[in-house]
This record gives sequence, C-alpha cells and structure tokens, in this order.
Amino acid sequence: MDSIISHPDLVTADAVVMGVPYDNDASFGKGAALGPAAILDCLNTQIEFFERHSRTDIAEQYCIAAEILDETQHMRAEDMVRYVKNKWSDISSFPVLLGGTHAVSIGAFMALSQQFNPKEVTIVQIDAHLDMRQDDGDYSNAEPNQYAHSCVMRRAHELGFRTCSVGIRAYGQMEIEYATQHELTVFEWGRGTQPTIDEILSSIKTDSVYLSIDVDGFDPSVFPATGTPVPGGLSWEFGTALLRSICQEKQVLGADIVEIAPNGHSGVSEYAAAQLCYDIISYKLLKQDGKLEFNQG
Ligand SMILES: [Mn+2]
Repeated sequence: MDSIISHPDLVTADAVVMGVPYDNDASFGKGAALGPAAILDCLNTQIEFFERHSRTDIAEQYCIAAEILDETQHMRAEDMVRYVKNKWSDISSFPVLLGGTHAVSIGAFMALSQQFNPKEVTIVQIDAHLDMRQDDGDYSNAEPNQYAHSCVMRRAHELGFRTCSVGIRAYGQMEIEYATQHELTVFEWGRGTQPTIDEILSSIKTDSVYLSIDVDGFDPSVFPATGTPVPGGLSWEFGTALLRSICQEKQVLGADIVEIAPNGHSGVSEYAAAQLCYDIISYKLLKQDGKLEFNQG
C-alpha cells in the first residue's frame, strides 16, 4: 500500500473522506473550492502513515476511502446542503467532510439530526467566528442566504443540537446576543482567561460529539490559507491536544474540516488539514475497537 486513501469502495471502507468543493458563499477570499483536492493530495503523498501520539499505523490496519463531490461546485446553497445531507446519510462508516466553506457542514448536521437525537449530540465548533447569523443579508448584496458559512451554528442549534464554540474572536452583536439568549457555550480567545482543555471537556454534557473544524479557529500561522483569517486563535499544540482529549473521552460521530483556500505558496495549510483529518480518523477507529491509548513515552 502506498497511500493513506487506498480503499476503492465507499460502502465497505472503515472511514470515508468526503470532499465538498463549494465556495459560492465566500464573503472575503474565494478559493475554498480547491481545498478538498489539495488536502487529499497531501494525505496521499505527505503524511506519515505512523501516527505518533497513538503509536499506530492506521492506514495499514483499516480501509479509508475518499470521494470529491465536484458536482456541488455550482449548486445553489440549499441544493448543495440537501445533496451533502443525502450523501452523508448513505455512509455507514465514519465520515469526515472536507470543505469548501463552512456552509457544507449544514448538510452533515441535517443528516446527523435524523440519525441521532440532536439533544444528545454536541457540535464542538473550532472557529474564529460564531457563525450564528440568521442569514448573510447584512454583508451580502445577493438574496439573503440562510445556508451561508456565517449561519452554520445557528442552523445547528435550530436543529436541536447542543453546541460548544472554541477559539471565537469575531462576531456581530446579533450573534453574541443569540448565543447569550440561548445559553450556548462559547469559549472566546484573547478576551478574558483562556480556558483549559479540562474546562472545555467538562462543558460538553453529552457523550456523543460532532467536530466542526473551521481552520480559521487556529492561529493564522497554522492555517494561513483560509478565506476569512482573524489574528490570534488556537495554537497547533492546544488544538490537537484538545482533539485528542475529545476523541479519547467522547464518542465522535463525524467531523468536518472546512475553509482551506489553497493559495499555491507553501502548502502548510493543506498539510495541517491532512494531518488533522488522519489524526481524527485514527483516533476514532482505534477508540471504536477499544484500542485508543496515548503513549507519552
Ligand atoms: Mn466558520
């Protein structure tokens, strides 16, 4: 075997990576449509098979398949969301979505809300932005769109999910008012004391979680190639340690990694996203088989 994504069949794979190259709703920098292919390329040519924290070689032991939904590129937002929802519902193994803008996650949330009781699932969002707008009418000249990247966590809450937002440092007043009114968990970065990993974990009240990772939640030095960068944010070390703790303590039902907009320069962002993708799949499959241990020695 010479690549991490080697399995030809989505139905019999242990994990499926689904790329959604949709960026029609980007509000600042476009280019997220190029994200899935660039991340998959890194997964197949750059990332070590050996995952150093779990000391395992997941790609040798399990089957990982991938599909890029190129047909979503020119869809209207609501059609794209419905399409992703249907595709997600067809996957019986562990799914990881690669964006595209954050809007693609709404399709996964809709599918998940039919497969599980949303009240028993927390969407853990790593993001610079709250994404709790009703629609994008305050900054877009087009028809107001409820399926824009700036609205995804509001849609998640409306579907009945619990939410936990981490890394937040940019929002409109109406967004923070919505979060406060509904008593949603928000961990801001750079305002007040930074939370510990234990504090974030103990705020998650459900056993089941879904990970929605907008890469702009990290410091822009980690993911410089993203559509709407914001100074500050999670360090690579903090963010990946948080993900390891969540994967160890909780049942992860699915994940997305969104808003990578490759700029053709260093490739550092695509590499980091590929590493996150492989880490999450590795931890999930090991945990599922009762074999997840992090060896510090
Ligand atoms: Mn976002």
